Amino acid sequence: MNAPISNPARTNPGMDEESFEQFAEQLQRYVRERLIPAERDVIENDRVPDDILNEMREMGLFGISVPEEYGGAGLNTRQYARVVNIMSYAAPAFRSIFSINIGMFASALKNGGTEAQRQEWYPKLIEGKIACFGLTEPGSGSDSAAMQTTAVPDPDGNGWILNGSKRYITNAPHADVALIMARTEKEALPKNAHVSAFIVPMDTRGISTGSPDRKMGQAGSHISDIMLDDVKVPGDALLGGETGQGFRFAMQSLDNGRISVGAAATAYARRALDSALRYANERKAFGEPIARFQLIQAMLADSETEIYAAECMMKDVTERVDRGENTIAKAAAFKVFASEMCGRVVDRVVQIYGGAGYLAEYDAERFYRDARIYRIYEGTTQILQLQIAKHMLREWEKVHG
Ligand code: COS
Repeated sequence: MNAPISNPARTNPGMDEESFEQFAEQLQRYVRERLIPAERDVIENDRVPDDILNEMREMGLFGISVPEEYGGAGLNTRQYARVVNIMSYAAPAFRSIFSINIGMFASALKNGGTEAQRQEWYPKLIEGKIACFGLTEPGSGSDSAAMQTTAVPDPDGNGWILNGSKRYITNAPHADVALIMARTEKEALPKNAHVSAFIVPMDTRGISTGSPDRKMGQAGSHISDIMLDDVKVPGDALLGGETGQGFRFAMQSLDNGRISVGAAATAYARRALDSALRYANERKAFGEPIARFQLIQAMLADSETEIYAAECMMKDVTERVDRGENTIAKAAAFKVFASEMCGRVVDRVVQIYGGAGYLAEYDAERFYRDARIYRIYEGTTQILQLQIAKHMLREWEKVHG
């Protein structure tokens, strides 16, 4: 793993703790009293109701990680992960709709945006405009730098013309703006410097989206293709105003996105376990609640232990980010552990529910389906294992090489 290098210039104190704790408490109540009772509606109608979206906007959730000097709440990474974690106790669609705003898009602006880009886009995020992140394509997923979407200089001015298509883009059907990664060089360059990032309003001429893909779980959250057909953007759409930086910006955003997925998976595992604990106390077999049986208790205890471990990792990795440490490998490790752990927990929860675990009428089967994507998006477990090992070997080389 990386040596912890602190950079005082990058430390982030975040919102003052007392105000944050009050907010977190209020959010927890909102999740239990408002979002969880609305889940059946989200599932049946495959959408987050407008009144809930408006409430989330009013609570400032869409701009919660925007720095204070731009009018946001200025949460640090630990607080940001807590917000994601609290919200993700409810159906995943509630996190999905604002997760790119506060995660990957805000992070790209913070790491790569020019002052003018921040001045323009931060207020729009706060207002509740919806962002999406266009990296993956029909022909490139884990090998993201192999993208085929191109951006070439516009002969009629200082802008760019984008062509290509993006796939599996969360929120694309609802998005107001996309961060589109495109090739500005035909040939692959070292460190993937052929990739640049562009901020593209979704109402730009030449952009269209496919119909939302049908998927295994996460009802109410939508993904679709984005097609770019001679899309003209001005020169100042280029993130950071410099070509060749897009892959780095995308990877930095993904580090942040991986923390978000880890926080979400940890919360959803907790939700599933709470549900199993209740069920095990209510359901009787052989004349007593199944919670009395030791083999059921073993499944409950293993789940509790693993969730606790993920919660500790979440706290540790996010505090390291806020201290300015390099956390590429640790963010990957947290995401791998939390998502794989969530998969094991929801599997045990179906087992504890028994026959009822297989029925749509109960919650366990949807927990099982919803959780499956956590091991895939924002970097599969296998790609992240390679990242973790790459950083371990680098450290070893530094010491022993
Ligand atoms: N922060 C800053 N810079 C980074 C970075 C990060 N997190 N990750 C990579 N870079 C830059 C660095 O300059 C790096 O070179 P060094 O490591 O030598 O400094 C360079 O990019 C190349 O990085 P890397 O060697 O990791 O790139 P590879 O082409 O070997 O591997 C993988 C890239 C496979 C790791 C990458 O494509 C990836 O993460 N794929 C998964 C994509 C994904 O998560 N998709 C999910 C859907 S998007 S929502």
